[in-house]
Amino acid sequence: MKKHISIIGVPMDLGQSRRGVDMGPSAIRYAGVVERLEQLDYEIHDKGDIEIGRPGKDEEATLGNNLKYLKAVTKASEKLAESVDEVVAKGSFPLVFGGDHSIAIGTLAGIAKHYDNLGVIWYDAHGDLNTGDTSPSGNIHGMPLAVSLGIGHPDLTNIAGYSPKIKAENIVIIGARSLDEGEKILIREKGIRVYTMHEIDRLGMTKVMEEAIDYLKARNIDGVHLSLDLDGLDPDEAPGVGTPVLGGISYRESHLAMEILEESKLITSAEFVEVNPILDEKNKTATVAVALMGSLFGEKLL
Ligand code: HAR
Ligand code: MN
Ligand code: MN
Ligand code: MN
Repeated sequence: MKKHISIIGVPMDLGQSRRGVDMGPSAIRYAGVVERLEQLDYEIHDKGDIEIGRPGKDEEATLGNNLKYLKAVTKASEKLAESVDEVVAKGSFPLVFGGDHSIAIGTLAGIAKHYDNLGVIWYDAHGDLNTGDTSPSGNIHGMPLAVSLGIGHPDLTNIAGYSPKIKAENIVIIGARSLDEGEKILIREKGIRVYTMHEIDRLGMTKVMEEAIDYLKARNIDGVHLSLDLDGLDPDEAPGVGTPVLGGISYRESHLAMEILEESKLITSAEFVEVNPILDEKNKTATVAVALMGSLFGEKLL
């Protein structure tokens, strides 16, 4: 029987301050994702986009708590969690398109309840481990990993009615090169496994991915969610992102990473976030995202 993938688009741009990332799901579809994955013998169900409510004019600098658009992000996260929950419940693979990375709050809320011990690979230039207290920007897209650990505003940590979603020892961050002070403290305190660009340069991507996989297997994970922020890649190759950081993971290293993950057969859900077509060059970043999905789902040249 063909395996099923269910696509969910999340046109969310309220977790950060560069408009246009709400068009990410369209850009990824336009880059041919459905056709590409159908060739790999998957049956694709595109569930369309989650509706993101427009916030009130007064909502931006919410209530002095350094959490911009908290209400709108909370609402959208609840909706997304429900949709993802349904997909997992019927045995289909959830493939979520952002939208900014705040959507990971809802994605993980919908997924994690189906696993006893979910692993997470966080492919990103950033740690996304801020809270309202540590964030330099107040942008919620810098907070979803902390929220999923149960750290942060209760409206966010309690999405889908439970907390925490994941354990610190089940997380592997890959590609980090921009971390805020509060994030560094949390990483040390919780002992979160991080492969920065230094380790990627030094060990090579093959070794990094093999170590990451062994690390997660040793924790007896029963599923692994891949949360891939396109800003993990170098902005030369993935320019259509709101918070680019020089010195990133190459396109080729990223393909290799996806191929190694595919061989591991560990990945049970995935999301591709932060594609912003307004900041992009001829839809290059969405095209990169789709090519990486090809590798993640088993595309081979020969
Ligand atoms: N760390 C900074 C902040 O919290 C920048 C975060 C940028 N985040 C993303 N997600 N693009 O990885 O504001
Ligand atoms: Mn079907
Ligand atoms: Mn991110
Ligand atoms: Mn990032």
